[in-house]
Amino acid sequence: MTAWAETCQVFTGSQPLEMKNKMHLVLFGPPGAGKGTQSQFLTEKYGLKHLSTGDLLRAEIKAKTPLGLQAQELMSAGELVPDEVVVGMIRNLLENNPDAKGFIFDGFPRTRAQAEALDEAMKETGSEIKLMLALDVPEEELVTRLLGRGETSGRPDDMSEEVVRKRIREYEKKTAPLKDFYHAQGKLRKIHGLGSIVDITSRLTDAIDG
Ligand code: B4P
Repeated sequence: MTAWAETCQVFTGSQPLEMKNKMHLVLFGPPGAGKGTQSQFLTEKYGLKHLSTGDLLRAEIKAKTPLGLQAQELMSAGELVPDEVVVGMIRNLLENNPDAKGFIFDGFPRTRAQAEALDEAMKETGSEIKLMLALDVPEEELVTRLLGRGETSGRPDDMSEEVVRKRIREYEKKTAPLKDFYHAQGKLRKIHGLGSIVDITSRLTDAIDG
């Protein structure tokens, strides 16, 4: 049993009681689809803990840790950070938040290996992902949004159209296939991602409550 499972060790039969009825959501979509934006509203409405691997990596970069220095180069080039790095970060956070009502995973998983690691971590505590909410936004809108954010955010990966399009290609190649992974489990919900932020929040909450 892992340390995380041990921290949740209040058993009824073989099921850890604490984790059984939690709500875990994956907020999914290409770069610029609105994952970070919508996570803010959903965490508040449902009292969930927000886990953004992008935010975690940017915090490492800011703190100039060895992990941050490695991640910085890859992120600035529009590439994904190695699976073992992000899986390790997520596992630490799950272990350190055994009392959370549930998690919103924002920007994670991004590869098949990450999705399998997440399922494994969930299983260890008798829990599971409830839904994958996949925001669908056309490429030209993504580019406009990200370059727009780049004007004020100071994020190097939002400042060059070439890097933005590289991130979208990485998403199509390595991340988009995860929709099939969750569809096979009956958990995929596609959400139209164009429109006002408020409208998109209500499409998401309809899907969650339904
Ligand atoms: P992330 O931090 O996850 O960044 P993102 O995909 O660009 O952001 P997000 O999708 O949350 O932004 P949002 O649409 O809300 O990743 C950055 C990098 O970190 C990756 O490229 C990768 O290198 C690395 N990384 C992160 N996780 C990883 C993992 N699991 N594995 C490997 N590498 C990983 O916002 C975009 C803009 O759109 C904002 O300006 C917002 O205001 C605007 N917007 C949002 N909704 C809108 C709407 N409805 N209409 C108009 N504009 C809207």
